[in-house]
Amino acid sequence: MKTEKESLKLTENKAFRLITEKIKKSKKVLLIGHRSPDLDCVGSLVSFFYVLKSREKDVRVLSDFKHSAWTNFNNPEISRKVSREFNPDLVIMVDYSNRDVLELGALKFLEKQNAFIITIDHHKKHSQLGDLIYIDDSIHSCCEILSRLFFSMKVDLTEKTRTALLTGMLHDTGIFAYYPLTLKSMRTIIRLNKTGEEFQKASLLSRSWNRVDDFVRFSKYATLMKIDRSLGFGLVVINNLVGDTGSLTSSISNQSIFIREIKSILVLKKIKGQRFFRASIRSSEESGIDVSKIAAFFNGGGHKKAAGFQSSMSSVKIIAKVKELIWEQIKNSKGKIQK
Ligand SMILES: [Mn+2]
Repeated sequence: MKTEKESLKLTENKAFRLITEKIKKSKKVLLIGHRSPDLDCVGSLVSFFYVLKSREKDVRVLSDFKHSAWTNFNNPEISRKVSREFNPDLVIMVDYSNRDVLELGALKFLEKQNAFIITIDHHKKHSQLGDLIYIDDSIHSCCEILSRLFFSMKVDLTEKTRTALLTGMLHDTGIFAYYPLTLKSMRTIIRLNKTGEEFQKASLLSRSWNRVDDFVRFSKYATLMKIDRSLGFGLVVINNLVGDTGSLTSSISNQSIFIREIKSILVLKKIKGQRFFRASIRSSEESGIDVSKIAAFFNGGGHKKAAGFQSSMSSVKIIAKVKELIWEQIKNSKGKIQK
């Protein structure tokens, strides 16, 4: 693996030009996302796969494809196993923010490779790595950045690719319930929604449950939800979970934001046999609470209204700390209004 270079200050034009050049020169490309991929990550990998295929690259995706987000996009071509003998000359990594959450085995695989590494991300600078790191955290999904990249590459996107990109855009923005729909995003949507069916399909996918089990598990654990009304703070603690597919914490926390009483929500999950909690944290539009700052305390990452972290602290300690940090933010924002 090569040393990390600071390339964060690239303009979109410059970054897209460099990325396009690297793609042009490459023959074998490996695509990598984050563990427990969501629809933005899967949409990014799937669309990149098809784009690179159309340019006649030998392209593979590093994943075990077990996560339910793959259900709607998986095809045998994409889910081909990456053998140790596959020596890519280009590795493209997307949507992960923290290198520790990269797809299992990614770092080990990269250590042995001499490939040029590109990271494309819409998460704030955390520990992304690569020879070329392009981050635009003003854009609310990786799929939107990739759409713009593919437009600039003048790729003739297929309906499948356009639907995958739209699905990621709609997923990460809660169909623009979490974030404002800017003119820039709207223009991207219009270009992707060529037949009119892509948006409908993507909107349906981003609201769908892939498996009955996912929905049953969601319903079961959502009953654990409690609320601290003084803070508008929702809380779900899941202990010793068996048979997890990874999306439980985010599906509960994403849905909770549509409960008007809840201004912020923390979902903690400990998988049976593991010693740490995985946490998902969200805040509502009007709360003004920046949950990425709370996640950062635990060395996690994310966005203003959606973030996550891991911690080996006890649930009692995590909850107390999160509440304290929320309270501080509320206090500070009230102070500002009074001034
Ligand atoms: Mn994303």
